[in-house]
Amino acid sequence: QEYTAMKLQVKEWSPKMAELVKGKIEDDAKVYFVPATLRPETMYGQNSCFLGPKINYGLFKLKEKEYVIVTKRAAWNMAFQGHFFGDKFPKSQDELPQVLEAPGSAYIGTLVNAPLSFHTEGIRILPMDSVSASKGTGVVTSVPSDSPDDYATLMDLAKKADYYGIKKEWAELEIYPLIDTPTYGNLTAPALVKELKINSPKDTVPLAKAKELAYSEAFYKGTMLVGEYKGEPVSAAKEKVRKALYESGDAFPFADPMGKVVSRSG
Ligand code: ZZB
Repeated sequence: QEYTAMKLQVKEWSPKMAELVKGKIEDDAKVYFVPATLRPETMYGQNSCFLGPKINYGLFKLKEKEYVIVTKRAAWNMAFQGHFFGDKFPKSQDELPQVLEAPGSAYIGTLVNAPLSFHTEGIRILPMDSVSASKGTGVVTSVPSDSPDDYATLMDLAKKADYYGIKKEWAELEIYPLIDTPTYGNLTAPALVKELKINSPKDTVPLAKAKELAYSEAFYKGTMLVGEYKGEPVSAAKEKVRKALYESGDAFPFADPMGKVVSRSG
Protein backbone atom coordinates (compact mmCIF):
# COMPACT_ATOMS: atom_id res chain seq x y z
CA GLN A 1 0.00 0.00 0.00
CA GLU A 2 1.18 3.52 -0.72
CA TYR A 3 1.94 5.69 2.26
CA THR A 4 2.62 9.40 2.08
CA ALA A 5 6.05 9.88 3.68
CA MET A 6 6.16 13.34 5.26
CA LYS A 7 9.33 15.36 5.85
CA LEU A 8 9.33 16.94 9.32
CA GLN A 9 12.46 19.08 9.58
CA VAL A 10 14.37 19.30 12.86
CA LYS A 11 14.34 22.85 14.29
CA GLU A 12 15.89 22.14 17.68
CA TRP A 13 17.40 18.85 18.95
CA SER A 14 16.72 17.26 22.31
CA PRO A 15 19.81 17.69 24.56
CA LYS A 16 20.74 14.01 24.08
CA MET A 17 20.60 14.23 20.27
CA ALA A 18 22.47 17.55 20.18
CA GLU A 19 25.33 15.67 21.83
CA LEU A 20 25.09 12.62 19.54
CA VAL A 21 25.04 14.50 16.21
CA LYS A 22 27.97 16.77 17.13
CA GLY A 23 30.77 16.30 14.58
CA LYS A 24 28.72 13.67 12.69
CA ILE A 25 26.68 15.96 10.43
CA GLU A 26 27.26 19.43 8.98
CA ASP A 27 26.05 22.36 11.13
CA ASP A 28 23.79 23.53 8.29
CA ALA A 29 22.47 20.04 7.42
CA LYS A 30 18.73 19.47 7.04
CA VAL A 31 17.45 16.50 9.05
CA TYR A 32 13.92 15.11 8.66
CA PHE A 33 11.82 12.70 10.70
CA VAL A 34 9.79 10.76 8.13
CA PRO A 35 6.37 9.55 9.34
CA ALA A 36 4.33 7.39 6.95
CA THR A 37 0.63 8.29 6.81
CA LEU A 38 -2.51 7.07 5.05
CA ARG A 39 -4.30 10.33 5.87
CA PRO A 40 -2.52 13.17 4.01
CA GLU A 41 -5.70 15.28 4.20
CA THR A 42 -5.29 15.48 8.00
CA MET A 43 -1.79 16.96 7.94
CA TYR A 44 -3.21 20.40 8.89
CA GLY A 45 -3.85 18.96 12.35
CA GLN A 46 -0.39 17.53 13.08
CA ASN A 47 0.08 18.10 16.79
CA SER A 48 3.16 16.03 17.73
CA CYS A 49 5.16 13.17 16.21
CA PHE A 50 5.51 9.76 17.90
CA LEU A 51 8.44 7.35 18.14
CA GLY A 52 8.55 4.03 19.98
CA PRO A 53 10.86 4.84 22.93
CA LYS A 54 12.51 1.39 22.80
CA ILE A 55 12.71 1.11 19.00
CA ASN A 56 16.05 1.97 17.34
CA TYR A 57 16.07 4.73 14.72
CA GLY A 58 18.92 5.53 12.36
CA LEU A 59 19.98 8.85 10.87
CA PHE A 60 20.61 8.11 7.17
CA LYS A 61 22.25 10.36 4.60
CA LEU A 62 19.81 11.08 1.76
CA LYS A 63 22.00 13.48 -0.22
CA GLU A 64 24.48 16.33 0.35
CA LYS A 65 23.58 17.91 3.73
CA GLU A 66 20.24 16.07 3.91
CA TYR A 67 19.38 13.25 6.32
CA VAL A 68 16.32 11.22 7.30
CA ILE A 69 15.39 9.49 10.58
CA VAL A 70 13.56 6.15 10.17
CA THR A 71 14.00 2.52 11.25
CA LYS A 72 16.69 0.52 9.43
CA ARG A 73 13.93 -1.67 8.02
CA ALA A 74 12.33 1.42 6.44
CA ALA A 75 15.68 2.72 5.13
CA TRP A 76 16.20 -0.65 3.45
CA ASN A 77 12.80 -0.26 1.74
CA MET A 78 13.70 3.32 0.79
CA ALA A 79 16.91 2.06 -0.80
CA PHE A 80 14.90 -0.26 -3.07
CA GLN A 81 12.64 2.67 -3.94
CA GLY A 82 15.63 4.64 -5.28
CA HIS A 83 16.23 7.05 -2.39
CA PHE A 84 19.86 6.34 -1.49
CA PHE A 85 21.60 4.83 -4.51
CA GLY A 86 19.40 5.82 -7.46
CA ASP A 87 18.62 2.68 -9.46
CA LYS A 88 21.51 0.63 -7.99
CA PHE A 89 20.36 -1.85 -5.33
CA PRO A 90 22.26 -2.27 -2.06
CA LYS A 91 23.63 -5.76 -1.30
CA SER A 92 23.08 -5.71 2.44
CA GLN A 93 21.78 -3.44 5.20
CA ASP A 94 25.41 -2.70 6.15
CA GLU A 95 25.68 -0.66 2.95
CA LEU A 96 22.99 1.78 4.07
CA PRO A 97 24.43 5.28 4.63
CA GLN A 98 23.72 5.27 8.39
CA VAL A 99 25.45 8.04 10.36
CA LEU A 100 24.24 7.05 13.82
CA GLU A 101 21.59 5.01 15.60
CA ALA A 102 19.72 5.79 18.81
CA PRO A 103 16.60 4.57 20.63
CA GLY A 104 13.41 6.61 20.24
CA SER A 105 13.81 7.81 23.84
CA ALA A 106 16.91 9.84 22.85
CA TYR A 107 14.91 11.92 20.37
CA ILE A 108 12.03 12.83 22.73
CA GLY A 109 11.56 16.60 23.03
CA THR A 110 13.10 17.44 19.63
CA LEU A 111 11.19 20.29 17.96
CA VAL A 112 10.24 19.77 14.30
CA ASN A 113 8.47 21.74 11.61
CA ALA A 114 5.44 19.82 10.24
CA PRO A 115 4.36 20.79 6.69
CA LEU A 116 0.76 22.13 6.50
CA SER A 117 0.29 21.98 10.28
CA PHE A 118 -1.51 24.90 11.93
CA HIS A 119 1.14 24.65 14.65
CA THR A 120 3.65 26.71 12.67
CA GLU A 121 5.82 27.20 15.76
CA GLY A 122 6.66 23.48 15.52
CA ILE A 123 5.60 20.25 17.21
CA ARG A 124 7.48 17.89 19.57
CA ILE A 125 8.75 14.34 19.20
CA LEU A 126 6.93 12.33 21.91
CA PRO A 127 6.88 8.65 23.01
CA MET A 128 4.13 6.17 22.02
CA ASP A 129 4.40 2.60 23.28
CA SER A 130 2.15 1.13 20.61
CA VAL A 131 4.31 2.17 17.64
CA SER A 132 5.12 -0.91 15.57
CA ALA A 133 8.75 -1.32 14.48
CA SER A 134 7.65 -3.44 11.52
CA LYS A 135 5.21 -1.07 9.84
CA GLY A 136 5.77 2.02 7.70
CA THR A 137 8.82 3.96 8.86
CA GLY A 138 8.33 3.46 12.62
CA VAL A 139 7.66 7.21 12.83
CA VAL A 140 4.01 8.31 13.33
CA THR A 141 2.72 11.84 12.90
CA SER A 142 0.00 12.54 15.42
CA VAL A 143 -3.42 13.96 14.54
CA PRO A 144 -5.57 13.78 17.70
CA SER A 145 -8.67 15.28 16.02
CA ASP A 146 -9.02 12.27 13.69
CA SER A 147 -6.91 9.43 15.09
CA PRO A 148 -8.27 7.80 18.29
CA ASP A 149 -4.86 6.22 19.05
CA ASP A 150 -3.20 9.63 18.89
CA TYR A 151 -5.87 11.30 21.03
CA ALA A 152 -5.74 8.57 23.72
CA THR A 153 -1.92 8.72 23.77
CA LEU A 154 -1.80 12.51 24.11
CA MET A 155 -4.33 12.46 26.99
CA ASP A 156 -2.14 9.91 28.77
CA LEU A 157 1.09 11.85 28.09
CA ALA A 158 -0.43 15.06 29.49
CA LYS A 159 -1.75 13.23 32.58
CA LYS A 160 1.60 11.56 33.35
CA ALA A 161 4.05 14.08 31.88
CA ASP A 162 6.59 13.65 34.71
CA TYR A 163 6.53 9.87 34.41
CA TYR A 164 7.19 10.13 30.66
CA GLY A 165 9.88 12.79 31.16
CA ILE A 166 8.22 15.37 28.95
CA LYS A 167 6.86 18.88 29.42
CA LYS A 168 3.08 18.74 29.89
CA GLU A 169 2.49 21.58 27.42
CA TRP A 170 4.09 19.51 24.61
CA ALA A 171 1.07 17.18 24.78
CA GLU A 172 -1.48 19.97 25.16
CA LEU A 173 -1.33 21.89 21.89
CA GLU A 174 -4.71 23.00 20.60
CA ILE A 175 -6.70 20.37 18.70
CA TYR A 176 -8.30 21.93 15.61
CA PRO A 177 -11.39 20.49 13.83
CA LEU A 178 -10.39 19.39 10.29
CA ILE A 179 -13.22 17.21 9.00
CA ASP A 180 -16.97 17.31 9.58
CA THR A 181 -18.84 13.99 9.78
CA PRO A 182 -22.56 13.29 10.23
CA THR A 183 -22.11 10.76 13.06
CA TYR A 184 -19.21 12.14 15.13
CA GLY A 185 -19.22 15.88 14.44
CA ASN A 186 -16.00 17.75 13.70
CA LEU A 187 -13.73 16.08 16.26
CA THR A 188 -14.15 12.43 15.31
CA ALA A 189 -11.40 10.92 17.47
CA PRO A 190 -12.33 12.58 20.79
CA ALA A 191 -16.01 11.71 20.11
CA LEU A 192 -15.20 8.03 19.51
CA VAL A 193 -12.85 7.81 22.51
CA LYS A 194 -15.70 9.09 24.68
CA GLU A 195 -18.40 6.94 23.07
CA LEU A 196 -16.37 3.71 23.34
CA LYS A 197 -15.28 4.64 26.92
CA ILE A 198 -11.58 4.44 26.08
CA ASN A 199 -9.51 5.48 29.11
CA SER A 200 -5.97 4.73 28.07
CA PRO A 201 -3.79 3.89 25.06
CA LYS A 202 -3.70 0.34 26.46
CA ASP A 203 -7.40 -0.20 25.60
CA THR A 204 -6.30 -1.82 22.35
CA VAL A 205 -9.53 -3.63 21.43
CA PRO A 206 -11.86 -0.60 21.53
CA LEU A 207 -9.10 1.53 20.00
CA ALA A 208 -8.88 -0.79 17.00
CA LYS A 209 -12.65 -0.52 16.60
CA ALA A 210 -12.52 3.28 16.94
CA LYS A 211 -9.82 3.43 14.26
CA GLU A 212 -11.94 1.46 11.79
CA LEU A 213 -15.02 3.60 12.49
CA ALA A 214 -13.00 6.83 12.18
CA TYR A 215 -11.45 5.73 8.88
CA SER A 216 -14.69 4.75 7.18
CA GLU A 217 -16.80 7.61 8.52
CA ALA A 218 -14.27 10.21 7.28
CA PHE A 219 -13.60 8.53 3.95
CA TYR A 220 -17.24 7.91 2.96
CA LYS A 221 -19.04 10.77 4.72
CA GLY A 222 -16.47 13.38 5.75
CA THR A 223 -16.18 16.94 4.43
CA MET A 224 -13.06 19.10 4.70
CA LEU A 225 -13.42 22.10 7.03
CA VAL A 226 -9.93 23.53 6.37
CA GLY A 227 -7.26 23.93 3.76
CA GLU A 228 -7.26 24.46 0.03
CA TYR A 229 -10.01 21.84 -0.51
CA LYS A 230 -12.36 23.10 2.20
CA GLY A 231 -15.94 22.00 1.42
CA GLU A 232 -14.83 18.99 -0.64
CA PRO A 233 -15.40 15.35 0.33
CA VAL A 234 -12.46 13.73 2.13
CA SER A 235 -12.11 11.04 -0.55
CA ALA A 236 -11.39 13.70 -3.20
CA ALA A 237 -9.31 16.01 -0.97
CA LYS A 238 -7.07 13.11 0.11
CA GLU A 239 -5.61 12.66 -3.39
CA LYS A 240 -5.30 16.39 -4.03
CA VAL A 241 -3.45 17.09 -0.77
CA ARG A 242 -1.19 14.08 -1.39
CA LYS A 243 -0.30 15.37 -4.87
CA ALA A 244 0.35 18.92 -3.59
CA LEU A 245 2.68 17.57 -0.88
CA TYR A 246 4.66 15.56 -3.45
CA GLU A 247 4.92 18.59 -5.73
CA SER A 248 6.08 20.95 -2.99
CA GLY A 249 8.74 18.42 -1.95
CA ASP A 250 7.31 18.17 1.58
CA ALA A 251 6.52 14.46 1.11
CA PHE A 252 7.30 11.47 -1.14
CA PRO A 253 5.54 8.18 -1.90
CA PHE A 254 6.63 5.25 0.25
CA ALA A 255 5.60 1.63 -0.23
CA ASP A 256 5.83 -0.95 2.52
CA PRO A 257 5.65 -4.24 0.62
CA MET A 258 6.44 -6.42 3.66
CA GLY A 259 4.31 -4.44 6.14
CA LYS A 260 1.34 -5.90 7.89
CA VAL A 261 -1.35 -5.79 5.20
CA VAL A 262 -4.70 -4.38 6.22
CA SER A 263 -7.43 -3.89 3.65
CA ARG A 264 -8.36 -0.28 3.67
CA SER A 265 -10.70 2.10 1.91
CA GLY A 266 -8.07 4.88 1.87
C1 ZZB B 1 -1.74 10.34 10.38
C2 ZZB B 1 -3.12 9.95 10.69
C3 ZZB B 1 -4.22 10.74 10.89
C4 ZZB B 1 -3.26 8.56 10.72
C5 ZZB B 1 -5.44 10.14 11.16
C6 ZZB B 1 -4.45 7.91 11.02
C7 ZZB B 1 -5.56 8.72 11.25
P1 ZZB B 1 -2.87 1.20 9.21
O1 ZZB B 1 -4.20 1.65 8.82
O2 ZZB B 1 -2.89 0.21 10.34
O3 ZZB B 1 -1.94 0.81 8.08
N1 ZZB B 1 0.98 4.43 11.71
C8 ZZB B 1 1.86 4.45 10.68
N2 ZZB B 1 2.94 3.71 10.95
C9 ZZB B 1 2.74 3.19 12.18
C10 ZZB B 1 3.52 2.35 13.03
N3 ZZB B 1 4.72 1.90 12.65
N4 ZZB B 1 3.02 2.00 14.24
C11 ZZB B 1 1.81 2.49 14.64
N5 ZZB B 1 1.04 3.30 13.90
C12 ZZB B 1 1.50 3.65 12.69
O4 ZZB B 1 -2.18 2.46 9.88
C13 ZZB B 1 -1.81 3.60 9.18
C14 ZZB B 1 -1.88 4.72 10.15
O5 ZZB B 1 -1.33 4.27 11.40
C15 ZZB B 1 -1.05 5.89 9.70
O6 ZZB B 1 -1.88 7.01 9.30
C16 ZZB B 1 -0.38 6.35 10.98
O7 ZZB B 1 -1.28 7.28 11.52
C17 ZZB B 1 -0.31 5.13 11.85
F1 ZZB B 1 -6.50 10.89 11.38
O8 ZZB B 1 -1.10 9.13 10.04
B1 ZZB B 1 -1.90 7.94 10.41
C18 ZZB B 1 -8.48 6.57 12.03
C19 ZZB B 1 -7.01 6.82 11.74
N6 ZZB B 1 -6.81 8.21 11.54
